[in-house]
Parts: sequence; C-alpha cells; structure tokens
Amino acid sequence: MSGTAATGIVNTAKWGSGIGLGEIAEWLRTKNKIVVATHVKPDGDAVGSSIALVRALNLAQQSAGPVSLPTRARAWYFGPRPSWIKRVVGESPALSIENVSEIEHEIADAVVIVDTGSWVQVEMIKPWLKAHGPEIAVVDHHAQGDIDIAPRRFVDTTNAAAAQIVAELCRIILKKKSLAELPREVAEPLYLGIATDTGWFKHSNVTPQVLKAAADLLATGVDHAALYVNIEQRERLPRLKLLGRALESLRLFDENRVAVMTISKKDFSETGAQAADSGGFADYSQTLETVMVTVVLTEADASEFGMESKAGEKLTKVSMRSKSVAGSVDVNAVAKEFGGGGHVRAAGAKMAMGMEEAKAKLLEGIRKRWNT
Ligand SMILES: [Mn+2]
Repeated sequence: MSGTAATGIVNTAKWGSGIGLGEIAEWLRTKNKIVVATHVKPDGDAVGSSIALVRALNLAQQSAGPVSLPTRARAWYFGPRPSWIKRVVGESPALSIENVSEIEHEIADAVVIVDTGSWVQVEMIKPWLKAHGPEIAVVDHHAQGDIDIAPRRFVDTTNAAAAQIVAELCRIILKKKSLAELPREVAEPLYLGIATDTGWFKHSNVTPQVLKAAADLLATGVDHAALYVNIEQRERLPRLKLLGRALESLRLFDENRVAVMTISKKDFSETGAQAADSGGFADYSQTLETVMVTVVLTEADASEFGMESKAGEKLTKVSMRSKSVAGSVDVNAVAKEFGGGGHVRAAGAKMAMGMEEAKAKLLEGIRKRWNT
C-alpha cells in the first residue's frame, strides 16, 4: 500500500487501491477548495459519505488555525435526489446541480469522489472532472470502476458501505483514536450510509466490522430511531402507488427463480411519482420463497442521468438483487455484461433499449450463470 512519496500517486493498472487512506488525508490537508462528489441519483450511502467528509474537512480547517474557511469543502449532488436529502445535509455546504452550466466556472484544488468510481455514474460532471484530472481521489467499495477517473483510488470491496471507509478517513482527518470520538454531526451521516447500504443491518454484507463501526458511531450520540423515521417512514403516497404498479407488473421466470418488475413512464405520470421514488422495490419481490434473483426495469430518460438524449433513443434503468442462498447468481457479472456493475448481490446498469428487449437480454444473462 505504499505510494510514491512525492505525490502519493500510484497508478495501478487495474481497478483497486493504489494508495492508503492516510495518504489521501495527508494530500487533502493543504487543500483549501475541495469538492466532494458522488454518484448520480445519490442514495443514503452517497449522501451520508459525502456530507460526513465535507463536515470533517471543514471542522479540521477550523481547528487548524486562525483562518477559518467554513466552506473549504462542499458536496455536489446531481440527478434525482431522495426526498429526505435536505434533512440530512442541513446547513452544510452543498451544491445541487440541475444544469452542467452551473459548474463551468467552479474551481477546486482537490476533488474526492465517494461511493462510485465509474464514469457512467458521474456523466453530468465528467467534462469538469476531466479538467481536474490530476487532483482527484476516489473512495469506493464497488467491484467495478474506471481506472482513469482518478490517480488516487482507495477501493475496498469488503466494506458494506462507502461510509464505512469514509468513517476511517474522517477519523484520520480529525485525528481521533476511534470512530466513537467523532463529532456527532460527522458520525450521523456515516451511520446513515452504513445503515442504508446494509438494508438497516439485514443484508449479507453485514460483518463484525460493520457492526463495530455502527456501534462506535452510535456511541457519539446518534439518534438512530429518529434517523430511521426520518429516512424510511416519511414517504409520500405516490411512491406507494408506484410500488402497487410495480407489484402488479411482477412476473416470474426460470422455474420461479427470477422475478421481474417493470415500471413505465406512464406508471410515474399516472401515480404522480418521481424518478427517485422507485428505489428499494426489489426488496418486495425478494420476499418470495422461490425467488433468487430480482430485476426491476424502469423506463427512463437519458436526461435523468445527465446524459445527452438523442431523439427516439430508449433507455432502461436496471436494478438487480441476488438472494444470499446457495446456487444464486452473481448479478454484478450480469450487470457488467451490459456496461453496468455493482456488487455480487446488488448491481445495476443502464441499457439503451426498451424494457422488453432489456428484459430478454437480462434473462439470458442470468440464465447462463445459474450455479456459478
Ligand atoms: Mn454504497
């Protein structure tokens, strides 16, 4: 894990880490205008990791000396955002980007991308990132990524959440002995990231390390019950109506081992739901006894992902989950075949075709991977 001392940069030839968290913290120490970015359509881990890092970087600056730069670090969000995002971000410096022209003149002496390392996940800000190439670091836990996105990459796929890694980075930046010593304002979004990426501690990615980190973060005074209510129990009716449509569309394939749900643009418009309302639907079809793999297909617009939309071009958003049972399928491998990625048990892709065509291709991709 040693870097070249002068720059801290190691260009490893494949996706993975080429640098330690201590080196990233040291590199950030002298930076005064830091952008913390994350993937399009940010989830709990993306928002939690990014806002925790922003707070830690700003706190470190304030305690370093007389020059106070409360907005030394700022988070960037783009694409559909969850309804609860404002409650988590609060007054912390954050920029919601609706149009790429808004960041044209933004400058930064360091950029940290958390919870992704894939160009397709940061498409909207890609030209801006390209212009800041040498000053970018990635902190991620995904199995797939693009090595040319940043010269500094810390990637650990054994972590359930990016927030688990960012917690350690915050600890180093704030010079604390354990996560339990972090300020609560930093610990809370980190706990949120870990909780949401583990399905509130029920997915197969829960490990003793996950629970230890969560326990330490709770020890700072995080009100986990209030957080759960704030994030999971404040939905709007259109989301449940949309879920009804998705369940209505549910079909089973491959001896009832694969569940496919489809959500059309019409479903969104008729229920009044928004693009961000379709998250987590796979959890419902996963409850079926015979089902091992769930697929949720959403008819989408390219613009939703900050991509240029060509006239008549179809786009299907794919979300897959694989049940933690023997003989199930590595959905990361399936997603990878179609330009996406993620984890063995949770992965996604965007396919430039209609939902029926995407469904046929995915079923084929799943079919050839049974018992592998
Ligand atoms: Mn994550």
